[in-house]
Amino acid sequence: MFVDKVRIVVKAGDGGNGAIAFLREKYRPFGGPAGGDGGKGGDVILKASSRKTTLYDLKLQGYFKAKRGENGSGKNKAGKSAEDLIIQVPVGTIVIDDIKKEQLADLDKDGASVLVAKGGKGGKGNARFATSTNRAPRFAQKGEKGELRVLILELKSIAHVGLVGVPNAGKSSLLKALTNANPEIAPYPFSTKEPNLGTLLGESIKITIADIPGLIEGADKGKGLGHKFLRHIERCKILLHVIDFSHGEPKRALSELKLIRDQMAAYKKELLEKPHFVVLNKIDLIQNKNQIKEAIDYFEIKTFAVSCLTLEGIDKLKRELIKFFEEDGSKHLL
Ligand SMILES: Nc1nc2c(ncn2[C@@H]2O[C@H](COP(=O)(O)OP(=O)(O)OP(=O)(O)O)[C@@H](O)[C@H]2O)c(=O)[nH]1
Ligand SMILES: [Mg+2]
Repeated sequence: MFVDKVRIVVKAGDGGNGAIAFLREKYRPFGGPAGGDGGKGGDVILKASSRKTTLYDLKLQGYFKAKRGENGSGKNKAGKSAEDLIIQVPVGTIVIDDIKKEQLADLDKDGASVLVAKGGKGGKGNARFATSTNRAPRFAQKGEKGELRVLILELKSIAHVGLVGVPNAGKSSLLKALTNANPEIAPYPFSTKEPNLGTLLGESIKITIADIPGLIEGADKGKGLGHKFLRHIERCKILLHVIDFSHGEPKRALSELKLIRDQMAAYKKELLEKPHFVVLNKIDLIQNKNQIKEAIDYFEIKTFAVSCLTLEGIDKLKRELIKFFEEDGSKHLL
């Protein structure tokens, strides 16, 4: 199950209490105060791991608590500090403090971490309070409370390539043709309800591709499903506009492209600045192959004609994607 937003509560460990104790040795009946300090409570830390892909298990658990520090004890023995609680989250998780409504972190790299709740300090034992006027203090400090925080975790997928288009254009089919993914494909709109991810392997690079639910006019006003998923493609390096070209009419394809780009702009203008290709799909249904060539010339941006059914044109598109990322630098190297 694809869970991309969860609310969790985290509680750091309380500090251990300081001890009240006195030395009682055979030959030193009044050996003085000897209560040790309490140990520190465990911190709660979120850490991004590329092995995790969903927030589902966090949703199930909901509440995360680190251990408290041990209490101090006699003979000046300090209590042990508790271990930190490290919660693994997928790379691309954004951490928001739900009470203050502020972003705490953007864990966009494998291994990136953030301390979300600080463990309480241990209390001081009575040995620390001895003075020249009070040599045998009968009090010690309690440990501090560990922090409690309510967090929203949001997963912005960090696919390299995003597939966008109207419902039924063949986005899931294209994901399947390009990658190892096996998404649901169906002859009716809105078959994809949650984003799917797949990987395309080049010789030296691994490209992640995401397919999101179809976009329709008015999506920015809540129509359809696609709009709330646009954030999944916010971080993509390149977008592929998938268009059902079975009708063979370049003008119609262009107006569909415009519709999608308008929806993207309504979500966030910056999305329009991303590099993008047009992919004209379902060309197996076109009799007159000249129409395909004409359409490719008609678009001013780089355009590919493919069939996810016969796989015509798919290898070329794969090659171009791999080339794009190789030229983009080595960030995606395996
Ligand atoms: N003939 C032909 N049919 C295709 C091709 N690609 C996809 N289809 C069909 O088009 C329909 C829609 O395909 P999907 O891949 O589910 O489309 P989608 O864009 O993911 O649709 P939503 O998730 O509902 O937005 C399915 O019946 C596919 O079999 C193609 O290249 N040729
Ligand atoms: Mg789909």
